[in-house]
Amino acid sequence: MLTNSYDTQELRALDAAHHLHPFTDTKQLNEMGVRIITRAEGVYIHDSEGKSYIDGMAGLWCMNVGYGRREIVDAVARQMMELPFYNTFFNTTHPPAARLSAKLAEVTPGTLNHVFFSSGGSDANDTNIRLVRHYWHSMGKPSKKTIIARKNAYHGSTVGAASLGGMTYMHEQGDLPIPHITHISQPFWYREGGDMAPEAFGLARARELETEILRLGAENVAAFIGEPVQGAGGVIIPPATYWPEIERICRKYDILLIADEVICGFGRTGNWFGHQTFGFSPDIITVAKGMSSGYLPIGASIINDRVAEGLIEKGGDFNHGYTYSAHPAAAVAALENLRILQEEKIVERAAQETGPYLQERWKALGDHPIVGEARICGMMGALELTPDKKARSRFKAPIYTYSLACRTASINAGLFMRAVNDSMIISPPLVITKAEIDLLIDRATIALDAAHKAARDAGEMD
Ligand code: PXG
Repeated sequence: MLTNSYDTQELRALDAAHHLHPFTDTKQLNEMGVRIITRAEGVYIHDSEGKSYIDGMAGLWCMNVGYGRREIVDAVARQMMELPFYNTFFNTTHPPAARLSAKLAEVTPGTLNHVFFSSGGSDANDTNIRLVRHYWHSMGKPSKKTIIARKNAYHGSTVGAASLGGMTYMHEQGDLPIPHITHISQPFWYREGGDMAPEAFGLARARELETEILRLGAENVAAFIGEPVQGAGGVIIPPATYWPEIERICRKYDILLIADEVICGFGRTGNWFGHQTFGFSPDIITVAKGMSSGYLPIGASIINDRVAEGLIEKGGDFNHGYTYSAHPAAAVAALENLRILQEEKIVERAAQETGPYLQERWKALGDHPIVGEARICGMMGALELTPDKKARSRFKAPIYTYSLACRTASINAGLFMRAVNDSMIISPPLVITKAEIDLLIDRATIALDAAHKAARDAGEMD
């Protein structure tokens, strides 16, 4: 039986004594007291004190089909009775692994037809590092090893994935990046574009890739990796000129192009995949999150025919794999999630009906006095907070001062919205309705008003 009467104090004490949280100052958290989420349905999450919130972040960018999908739970339960686990290493497969790889080949565009499974995005990106190096080695070009990534990118937290990422505060912990990974600048027009037009800025940032390839020597470069829209970095939507130019440069120098679709994949940007929204064709994509809507952990590297052919024909053993690669229960959760996405036309409805409505209402928040830019792509949006819209300037107070005030007010108003530097971000479940979007916008407005008041009281702005 489900119960929602939990002893908050007891759970808090257990958590404080024993649970180390990701990306968290545990001492600070323990002083504050952790929030305990106990159940959820649709787009709503509920805490142990009986408060409910719109989940503006879809869990952690993953709950695309919404909470409480009985079909997924039933499919997983059936699978767990039939075959809860078997590996895919020693000349074996199982029905969910075979079916899910075929389904992924079907829903991905072009020749992205070959799937290597992981348990999430970080380990899939680690697979990518080893896979592209092994590919070039097999093709007789062992010096093609370096992977070019971007500053302020997020590709995960394992040693390899965090090295691909461009978060300096992650690199500082544990001597990262590992060798043969370099970073170029991000296409973040609002904070870094200065007086340039966004289109020209997008081209300039893409051309940094060419400069970097020439600096390293194309014969030493294996791949470029980027998120179609940077998520954790703050929903950074590149100018339309950016990705086609990146693709042109990769082709010119025979560099593999990896799109990290962990957030953008499965409908987030208005198409099934982010690279479709931005008009380019990667050789490899990383997927996780929305692939199972977070019901169970699963991810994958999906590679195109060209790379697969080299790998399969020339590569021999690929000495790589995870115990839980294609875990049967997780694979069934993903299959059922993909069936729901397809049959309920969730991606198409979010693209054509609810997405445009969210976009219109989100962009209107750009008129709020403290918002310098309201940007949104599909169903992932950001608001840049600024004391001066024209100058796009920063607050005098340290970064996060007003965004955290905004986040606190948002949670108090019943909306989970994230703060990244001095921006606020959302990425709601794709099944959010227009009425729920209205509520989300009302609550976000209350939060912005609170941040504005705090900035005014501090004498930062009018
Ligand atoms: N690539 C991208 C683009 C991601 O967003 C990963 C890889 C790693 O996936 P796993 O499943 O290993 O976590 C991610 C994960 C945030 C935040 O603060 C974002 C992620 C994870 C945790 C926090 O927005 N994205």
